[in-house]
Amino acid sequence: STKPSTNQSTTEKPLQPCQETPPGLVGRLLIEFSSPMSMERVQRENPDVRQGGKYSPPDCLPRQKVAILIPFRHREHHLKYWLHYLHPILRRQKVAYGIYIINQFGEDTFNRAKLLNVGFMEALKDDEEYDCFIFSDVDLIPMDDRNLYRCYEQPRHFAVGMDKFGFRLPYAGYFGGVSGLSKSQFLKINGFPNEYWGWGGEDDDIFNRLNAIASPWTGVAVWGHCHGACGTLGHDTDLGGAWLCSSWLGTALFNQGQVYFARGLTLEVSGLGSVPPWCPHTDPTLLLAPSISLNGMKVSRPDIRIGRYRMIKHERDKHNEPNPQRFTKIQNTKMTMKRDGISSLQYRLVEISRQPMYTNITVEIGRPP
Ligand code: UD2
Ligand code: MN
Repeated sequence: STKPSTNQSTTEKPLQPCQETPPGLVGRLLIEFSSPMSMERVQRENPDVRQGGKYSPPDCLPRQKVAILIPFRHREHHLKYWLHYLHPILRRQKVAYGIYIINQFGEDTFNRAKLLNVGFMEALKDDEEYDCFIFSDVDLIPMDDRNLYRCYEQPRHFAVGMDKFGFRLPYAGYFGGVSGLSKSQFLKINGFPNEYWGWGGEDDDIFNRLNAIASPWTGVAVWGHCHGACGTLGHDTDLGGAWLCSSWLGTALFNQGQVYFARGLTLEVSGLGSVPPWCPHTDPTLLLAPSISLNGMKVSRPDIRIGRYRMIKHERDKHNEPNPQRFTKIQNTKMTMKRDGISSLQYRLVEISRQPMYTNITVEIGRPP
């Protein structure tokens, strides 16, 4: 070598893990869709994003690698706004991420959940280190950067308060809009259904899958009985003869001294001696012994004040008509999920193209039978 070594100190500090709560967040954001947006502007304002829409924080070691998957067809206008708002937010959230647009080829009926299954497979082919998958509509922008796009101990539902629903959950089991599962959570439920063609139902099917696996709390029940507005006690043959206590808020299963709470997301039980707050009419002897173990799945959500979203207003797209089968299909998730999912996924890759702000994956996924 002919180059003299410089005397500059090269004592590079090893990167520290990124902080649990990123320090540079700003909180509530102003989101609007009236000013015009261009891809050039998005690129100009996000010079640190690498080809294919990838980013990793330069100043700390990110705890997770997140693939963000967006089901897509003919929504270029929305995509510009999504990228414009999300890249800076994700950067502040100090996470390593890649953006994948899963573009349905052709004009057959749209299939959101199947596209997301394809996204899962293709993102892992692109980078096997992804351990977290976030599934987002292209028209949904978070209004608060404290809504952290990462995976959690339990499957995450991010879009809890949408403007179009008056910033509230439309129903307790709502799982639409934006959600996130770790790789192992996703595989536990055999991914998403492939058989929901057209609009609606697929998000409820995913929610049902999480519940079918779920026993968010298991413990020893000291009791009981359930009455009044909170439902009735009955015998549920489908669940192997367990006792079922159902209410509009949740379902508790009693089986040989064990209690399982399915639909756990609205239930909070704080242990021995407390009355479950979700059911004021429940016999107060419905108690859990302290041996509660967390081994199932329970949807986790951000605070309603933080999980606010704006949806870009739009008409229903062509070839995404409401699916008339959705109501009967979501009754059968427990049976269909074993055969219909990531294990049965078939598709034909048309093209992968790396754009500056995202990776585009165009795919042929067939059409309804
Ligand atoms: C609701 C849910 C959504 C999904 C859908 C039913 C909200 C905010 N979102 O969305 O998560 O459960 O109902 O399927 O409640 N798309 C295209 N091109 C198309 C059609 C759809 O790109 O031609 C994509 C796009 O990412 C869009 C998403 O699919 O945001 C959902 O479709 P939508 O926006 O038409 O349905 P919406 O708003 O009722
Ligand atoms: Mn929408």
